[in-house]
Amino acid sequence: MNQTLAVLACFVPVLVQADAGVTRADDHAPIGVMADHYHGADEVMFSYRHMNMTMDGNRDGTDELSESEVLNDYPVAPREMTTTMDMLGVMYAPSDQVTLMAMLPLIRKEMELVNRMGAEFTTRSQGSGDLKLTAIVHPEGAGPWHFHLGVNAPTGSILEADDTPMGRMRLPYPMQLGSGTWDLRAGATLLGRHHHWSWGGQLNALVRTGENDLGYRLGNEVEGTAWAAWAATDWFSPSLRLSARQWGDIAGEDAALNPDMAPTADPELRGGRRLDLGAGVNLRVPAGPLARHRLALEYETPLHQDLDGPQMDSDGMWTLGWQYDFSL
Ligand SMILES: [Cu+2]
Repeated sequence: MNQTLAVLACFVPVLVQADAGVTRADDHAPIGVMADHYHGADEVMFSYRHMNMTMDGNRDGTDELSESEVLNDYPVAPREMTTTMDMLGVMYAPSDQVTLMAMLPLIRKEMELVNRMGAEFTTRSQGSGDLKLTAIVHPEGAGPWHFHLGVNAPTGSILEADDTPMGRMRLPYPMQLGSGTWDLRAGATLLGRHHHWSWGGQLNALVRTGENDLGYRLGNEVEGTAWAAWAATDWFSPSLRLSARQWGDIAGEDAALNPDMAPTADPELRGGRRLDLGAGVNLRVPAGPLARHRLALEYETPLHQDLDGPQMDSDGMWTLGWQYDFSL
């Protein structure tokens, strides 16, 4: 009995220390999660994320469609799409309760298509996306949770066009860079930290308001994600994450797009649901001249997709991120 107590007593300082604010690699969520943490008063953080998303083939509901099935109903079928995003971010905490965050995505999109005559062609768009402004709030005395409210300003273009075998044309909805509307975001995050591991969960909603200059409004989105991270060391932490999201169809339409030409131009073939599994790693430089720099990588792959189709099928996403914080 005394021995057991002695052994337990040895662990007490370790357990206390674990919760005493030691900075760890897993203090930040997997890099694909935004608004997962907040800062103390007068702290600033710069971040940069490089994201790469691939879509390959088409799906209707949960069934994959062949190219010829799509071409039976449409003169043009999308084959593959790559979205590359460079996301620049800055966070600043005017107080311990409120952290302000701004993020600007710089986007490049490329879509490979084929028509009924067998002609292959590629369309491209690039430019800045919608500027995201967010306030992350951790009320005084609150437990290990916080919430965030934000707005996406319509800084991204909805007028992207490119050359096709049919001439220069407005690109379909998924190739545009912004929503064209002011979009509201809200979310809540719950965090748990233990001696050798941590976990978190976040719920997010994105609500579009009004309609854009072209007369449409993208669908609303809801997302729930949960992760667990192993604190292998203070500076190295691998993680696993599940993310479930659902997004709606477009209301209204862009009159320059013909929905009979390609499924990507049909505002009623945009909604869907998807479950992704993410594997990631967070690294934090603990000391030396690069202290407080973080590097992180996450790969997400779809486990389940159910799309209002024909709609392009997600094939996975990489996120590589760098973060650096300091006090003013
Ligand atoms: Cu931060």
